[in-house]
Amino acid sequence: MHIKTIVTQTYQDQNPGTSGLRKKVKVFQQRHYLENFVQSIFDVLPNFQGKSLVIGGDGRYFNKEAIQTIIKIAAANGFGELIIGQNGILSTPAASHIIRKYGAFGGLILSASHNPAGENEDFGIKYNVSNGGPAPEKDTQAFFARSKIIDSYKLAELPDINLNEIGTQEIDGLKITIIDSVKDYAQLMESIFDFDLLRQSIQNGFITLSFDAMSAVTGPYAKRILIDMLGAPESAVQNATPLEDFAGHHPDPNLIHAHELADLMFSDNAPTFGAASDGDGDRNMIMGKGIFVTPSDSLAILAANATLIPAYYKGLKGVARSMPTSQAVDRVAAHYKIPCYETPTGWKFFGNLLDADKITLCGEESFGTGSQHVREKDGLWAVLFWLNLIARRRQSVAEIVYEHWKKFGRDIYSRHDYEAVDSDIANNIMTNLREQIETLAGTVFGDYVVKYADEFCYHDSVDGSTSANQGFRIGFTNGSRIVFRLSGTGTVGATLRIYLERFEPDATKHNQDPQIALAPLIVLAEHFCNVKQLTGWTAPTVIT
Ligand code: G16
Repeated sequence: MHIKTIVTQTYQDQNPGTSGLRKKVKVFQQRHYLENFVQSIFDVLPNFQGKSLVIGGDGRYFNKEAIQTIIKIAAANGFGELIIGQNGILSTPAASHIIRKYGAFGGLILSASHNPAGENEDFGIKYNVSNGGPAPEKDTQAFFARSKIIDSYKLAELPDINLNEIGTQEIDGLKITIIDSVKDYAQLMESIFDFDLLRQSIQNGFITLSFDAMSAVTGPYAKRILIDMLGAPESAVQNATPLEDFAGHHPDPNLIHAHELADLMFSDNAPTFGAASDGDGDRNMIMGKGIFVTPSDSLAILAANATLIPAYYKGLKGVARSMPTSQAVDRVAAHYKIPCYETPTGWKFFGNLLDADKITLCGEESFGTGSQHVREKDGLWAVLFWLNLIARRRQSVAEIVYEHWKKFGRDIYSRHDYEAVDSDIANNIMTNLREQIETLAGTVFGDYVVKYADEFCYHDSVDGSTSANQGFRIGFTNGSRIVFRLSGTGTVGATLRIYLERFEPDATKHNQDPQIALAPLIVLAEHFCNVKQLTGWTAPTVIT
């Protein structure tokens, strides 16, 4: 194999965010841009000669071209085998599973997740380590540091590889294996859940469902599992073909972007269960007839019912949630006397806890839920978990949710996003919050008394590392909370996220509209951060 060394110039903006490097496609298409970042990763990683690397993505625009480039760089750097999803397709949880199952050294996942796709939209790349999870911060910081000084990259002179044909070919000692993108993942799901029960419940009509794959990566997975294996009708999976531009949609499974599903679920024709996933298949939105389940509640309900699922019959070791996620799961953990960990936003922070067997389930308010089975959040896994619960409990989604609230109380929750705010304004907001935060404890705002206020700093109990500046928390004596942080996944300006939550133990008050129930906290949040005043905007861009 002939290997060329290409001289390059550096870019100073290749700093991975919450989940990898995400930029506009046009940025990635700049000369040497993708190559520099991939080579920077390989320059930092030790001892992968002769080992295998998993490669796949969510099928968005630039996915296939990027894979051909990555193949040539990985070959030149000495990997022994490249395991690639057919047509370059691998959902993020499937990629995580394949890394683990085949004992790969790591993987490169090409996705900008829920961000829109297309020539003028977003692309992304992230590196996952051998446990199948996103590279930890110390690695991503090292990739960034390397990218700022890199002066060359290596490229093997290879023809473009046919990504369509399943099988292995060998070129000068390098094995290139194209795998069925779905098969291994589908087998894993079958080993976790009670597929016989699900088949019965779907085929006898007890469960009717609608799954929106949002023209992104989950379509083939949902079709194989829900339709081919579980016998749901073709009409159960909407927007099932992955398109390079996700049909011009924003594949973010929430009430705004998955509004067609939401409209259906609140109509008279609603099936018993509705769900949607995102661009790369790791997020999920769960709905029942006439009800939307917040991701925070979903995590708590899965934790409370885990022993109804074959893979979790033995119970849970512990649970974890990201800091802005509501405290609903904390109540379940306290009830069952298992540990509950609070981590910063970003799935990578769950990896150590899962590897050390300290937790079995984990989740985030940003529509992510997962477990020991892989090291990424997993959209279809959450869907199958819910279907299995409905089938076992013989109850509707609404009945399961209301019963849960009755037992544990309801954490009424909402997130307000101010997207693409001018970066200077956003930084000002954070600086002002930092200045106020330490003096807030004990302050009284009407019925709300501040119990604690801090800037969240996480100490990883497994590897001893510390992650500072992870957002501002203001907790009140009545259990309410306001959290402020800047998103780490946007590509334009800055996105301010305001997370609001209020605990309501009284079951007669559980049927409330969150925006009304949280109104006093919404006013307080503006008092602390002045985002409306500083931007001149009258409302958040997205409310979930
Ligand atoms: C990524 C991370 C998640 C995180 C989410 C939101 O999700 O994997 O752990 O919660 O971003 O991050 P932010 O609030 O910083 O935008 P995904 O689905 O985009 O990979």
